[in-house]
Amino acid sequence: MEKKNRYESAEKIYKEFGIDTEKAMSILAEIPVSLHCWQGDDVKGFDQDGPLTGGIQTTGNYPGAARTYTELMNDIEEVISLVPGKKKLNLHASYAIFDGMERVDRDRLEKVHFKKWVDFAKKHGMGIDFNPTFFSHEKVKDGLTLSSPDKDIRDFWIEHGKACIRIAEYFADETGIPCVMNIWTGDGYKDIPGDRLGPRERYKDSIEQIISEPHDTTKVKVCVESKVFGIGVESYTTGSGEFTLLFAATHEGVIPLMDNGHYHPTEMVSDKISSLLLYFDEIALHITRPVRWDSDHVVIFDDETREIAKEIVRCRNGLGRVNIALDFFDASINRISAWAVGFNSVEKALLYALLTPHEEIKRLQEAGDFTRLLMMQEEMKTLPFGDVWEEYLERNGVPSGRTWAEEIERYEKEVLMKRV
Ligand code: RNT
Ligand code: ZN
Repeated sequence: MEKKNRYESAEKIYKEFGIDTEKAMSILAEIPVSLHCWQGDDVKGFDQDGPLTGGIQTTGNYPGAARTYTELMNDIEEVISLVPGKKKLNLHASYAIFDGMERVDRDRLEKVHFKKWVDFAKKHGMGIDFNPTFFSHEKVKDGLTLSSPDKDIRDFWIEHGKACIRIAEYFADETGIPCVMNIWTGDGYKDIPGDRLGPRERYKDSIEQIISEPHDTTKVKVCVESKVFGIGVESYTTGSGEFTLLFAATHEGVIPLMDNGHYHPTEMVSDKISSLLLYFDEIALHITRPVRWDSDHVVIFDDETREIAKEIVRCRNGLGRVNIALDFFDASINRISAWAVGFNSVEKALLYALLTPHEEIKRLQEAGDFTRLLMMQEEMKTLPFGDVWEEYLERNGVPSGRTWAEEIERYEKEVLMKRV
């Protein structure tokens, strides 16, 4: 069957379930998904040469990682040319650009160090999200930053956080799009601590000092991201789930951020979204794929990603209240493909969620008709979703995933493999 005919036939089939494929595609095109810059260079950044610390790890040694901002920007442009939908650019402070300027430490970062990123984002009509970088730095002392017992260390990182708030506001002013600024640290202990409260008291105080930096909360959306454990930080994490959730709940203008790699493997972020949306105007997500631990594998179109997307779509006005970002880093495969597959998996999951008859399945649940509820949810899985997806790609002027391989191989051969 011709491609167009396949879409028209799919449109009819979905209509039988009361689903408007046209509406789904037009809503999807407006949902921003934040594309993380750190997939391109294995979370190295440009401001230091040390190892990746903070309890996170990139594994693999596939050639072609970006080494400079120009290479990273080129790679991001290549990804953008392959994937549909509205994007934001997600930066870390460690990606500051010092070109022709004096290098400064992270507590001294200024807007000017991100001007080139602003130009890049504007060129592509993207907003920018931001992250202070509390890892891979000599001032991480005994694995601690904002919760360190050493006041000088805390102060350095507090100044870093404040500098990032100013830069985040600059991003919002320049792009006209609010900046989600996420605070995550790997602070914690490898072994059983002798004091759990002290570091958390200090963490609370430090984040309070950071957010005391004057800022417009409609422009800078400060988030706090929790974690359960990291590599070498197995026994205690200062910014635990309870800590961050309660911090956000008790501090005006602070948003909780859930990364679905940061919970016990049987705990599902998809189940947490509704509770958070009951209490917060906005929440934020890092979508990743944990395999047995916070391994940050490339996001795929799997059950949990779809379930997260369904919750975003069906929770009262979830769209617009959930800030969606990607967070994974795989160095074992072509990094452009990792980015593109991960980004598209989230787009696919959102499209799948928009093509789900939420009213009907909710009605079945409320009527206690669990037999039909199960049958209906299973039935949806084999509707011609792929035909709508292909149509969406075409309308967005990006190639079908079926032809990606050649383009990615061309870019690999002509660009990535020359980086030696
Ligand atoms: C680490 C957190 C954090 C980082 C990025 C690079 O476990 O998920 O969000 O991955 O900030
Ligand atoms: Zn994360």
